[in-house]
Amino acid sequence: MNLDKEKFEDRVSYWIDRGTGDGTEGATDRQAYEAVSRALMDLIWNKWRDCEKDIKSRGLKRAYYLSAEFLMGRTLGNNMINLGLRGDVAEVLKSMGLDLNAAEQTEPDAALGNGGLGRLAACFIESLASLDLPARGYGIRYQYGMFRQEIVDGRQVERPDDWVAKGDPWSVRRGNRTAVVRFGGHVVSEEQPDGSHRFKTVNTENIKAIPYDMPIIGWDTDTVGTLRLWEAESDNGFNLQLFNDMDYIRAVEAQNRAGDLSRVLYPNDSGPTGKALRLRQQYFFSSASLQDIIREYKKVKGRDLTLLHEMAAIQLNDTHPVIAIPELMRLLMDEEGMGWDTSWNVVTKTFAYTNHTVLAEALEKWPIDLFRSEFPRLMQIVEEINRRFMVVLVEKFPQDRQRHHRMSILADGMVKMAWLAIAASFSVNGVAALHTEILKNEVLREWYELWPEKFNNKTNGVTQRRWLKKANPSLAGLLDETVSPEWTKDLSLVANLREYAEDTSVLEQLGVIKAENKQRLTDLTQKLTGISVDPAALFDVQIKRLHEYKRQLLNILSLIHDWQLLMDNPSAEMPPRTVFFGAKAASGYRRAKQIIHLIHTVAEKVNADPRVSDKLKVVFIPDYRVSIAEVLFPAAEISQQISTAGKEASGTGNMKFMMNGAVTLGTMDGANIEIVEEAGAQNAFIFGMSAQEVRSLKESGAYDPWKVLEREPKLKRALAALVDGTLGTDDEFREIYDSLVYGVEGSVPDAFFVLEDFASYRDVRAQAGQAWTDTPRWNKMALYNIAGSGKFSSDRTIREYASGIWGIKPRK
Ligand code: 26Q
Repeated sequence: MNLDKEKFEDRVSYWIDRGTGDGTEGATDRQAYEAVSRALMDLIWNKWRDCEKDIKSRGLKRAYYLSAEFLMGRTLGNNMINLGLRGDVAEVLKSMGLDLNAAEQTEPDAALGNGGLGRLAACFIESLASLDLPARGYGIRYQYGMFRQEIVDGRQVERPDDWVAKGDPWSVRRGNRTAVVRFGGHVVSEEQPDGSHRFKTVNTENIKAIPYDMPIIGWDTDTVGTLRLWEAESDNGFNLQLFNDMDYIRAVEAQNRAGDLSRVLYPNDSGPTGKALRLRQQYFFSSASLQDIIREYKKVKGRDLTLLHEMAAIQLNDTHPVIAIPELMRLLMDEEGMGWDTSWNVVTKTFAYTNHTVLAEALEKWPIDLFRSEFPRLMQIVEEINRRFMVVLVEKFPQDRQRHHRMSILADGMVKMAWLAIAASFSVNGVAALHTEILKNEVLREWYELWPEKFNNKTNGVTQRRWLKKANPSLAGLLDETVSPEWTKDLSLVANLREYAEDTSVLEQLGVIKAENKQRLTDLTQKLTGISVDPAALFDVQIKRLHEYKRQLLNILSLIHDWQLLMDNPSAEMPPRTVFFGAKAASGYRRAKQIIHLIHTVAEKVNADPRVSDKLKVVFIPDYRVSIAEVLFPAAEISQQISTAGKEASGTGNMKFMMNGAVTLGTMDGANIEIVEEAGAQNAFIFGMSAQEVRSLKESGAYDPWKVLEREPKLKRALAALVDGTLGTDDEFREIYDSLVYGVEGSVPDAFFVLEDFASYRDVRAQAGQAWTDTPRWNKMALYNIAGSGKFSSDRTIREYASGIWGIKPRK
């Protein structure tokens, strides 16, 4: 895009004046941010509208990505990059006496997601726009996103994230597309003039859903996609009675309660909370989105709803929007008058479901009683779906009663959301090759036996525009010069970097770029934690949600081990290493919070110990989020991906590290397997049990952590530090210790095999440290990782979804 700089400066001045009411003199960084954002909105406005029009008028099939989470991060920088205008905008601002970088820093992250699943949705809609694919994202405009994490006395404290307090220049309220979502009430049957019956729900609580649209600007294209997020507001109609009663306060309170539906993102990234409000949120955005899709479809005269699936494919991002399945049945039957069979035909050709977890406890289910009281009509529909499904199942496996029970959508007083999803979707996919195999052979085996044709893999990806071009401009520049600037559009081109594997100048440049990025992280660390790290040390990074299966404990235990080793022998051969952590714990996840406290406690001891201070540093970066991730990934030399094999569905941070030239130190889990395949096994450090081995060891029942400790006295000693006073006298880490060696609250000891995998972990950690001291060798490893990252572009993933599931084509 070409920028008319004079005109743009006028627009920026205009918006600053609108903000300050007092001309452009002395504008703050925040005012500059708002003004530039609004000026860019003006610039893309017509394109955005034309793009929507074009899709409509040409009757193109669209994909709709339904997700309870979109972890967008900051928008301004990304949009400038995708428009190709960053340099020009910086120049204009400079000439106005404003600092673009400072302005960008004032933008709060839009953290409307927990972690991987939410960030995947954000990468996907960016790729959809960049590939000119007709699509739209639908979600919730939470007033409070993922909590801000503060650390007080080494412990996590959650603070509200009021991200839109100062307004959001990147979203537009579209009041004219408001939908009404109805809860509760009861079902009545009405006789139609033709003698047939139609169900309707009466006496409902009605909530207005107001869409806020965000433009999704693709790279190097006129396509501007849309992310439509729903905000809840009370429907005045419902409150009229209260107003008539003159009960003003109660009416206003009801208004407030309605708003609760979009008030806050639930901060747990696994396992249902069992909270009714969470289920109500799911229905709120699912129903509003379907109504929106149907309204748009019906706008074209003569269109027949029995063919909706020819115009719409709806991807369900995990089970969170699965309630859309019975809701579409209800809309088609009760609102549109279609019969069961025609409605079911549409539904089963429209929905596709993505699974993101194998943890049984994380599979979503809701109490039938709750479901019925919130959605009485949907409960009837789910019962009928299940009844018909059971007929099919009993026919196929007449004798196997246990199987009927296991696969029933309704069982043990619960609605099983994943089962509902599989029963009604034409596609079920996992997010990495191993994950999909585990779904087919273990978690969803019986479903796979029933409908093998539904199952497919779509290995995750990430957008190289944000995670390479934006986050690591120096490396991006080197790729422009070496492989060609086209990598931004086609990441497979980075494979050509392999031609430079023996080019000492390129290898040295990789080292220089890494050093620059390490300096940037060093400065940020100083600012956020007060800790001075040496940018010349090895930067070893584990950043992800805090979860026992992700095994931050393995990392911290081996830090304790190294610390003890250095205390015994201060001259031990060990390259200087700084280990970075970044992680939020779900607010109700006790063990995870204890682990955060443990990390801080170890950090404090190690960092203050003069005997090891030049060899070992431990840093916990508080409030890890997208904008901080953009600094961490480019600075990392080691990417820690150390989950218990079989547990991490894919991982996507692993891909961001790889793209930025970090070397994976990890287990054969999730997408790590594919990463190692692309980078070459000699360019990664792999350790620990395979998924198979984990499964057999678990099934054998023979696992005994004490035997491991006898075998590994140094591990025994590191573990003892948790309870022997080394880390303080108040016995705070006893529970972590107990969970590893005894098991607490009925769980088996060391359920995630931290102790079993320790020795091989420690060994590859040491090997990686040694390899790093050989700078040319290390730079070459980095090069092979970057060169191998082509597969992990979300562009590749989205192309696979578009052709393999959705049946949509680029509009150009
Ligand atoms: C469910 C019900 C009630 C409340 C919360 C939830 C909930 C919310 C978020 C459950 C799960 C999540 C998020 C899961 C997640 O981020 N999974 C990750 O998805 C990534 C993208 O596919 C994978 O790469 C990771 O392996 C997977 O852990």
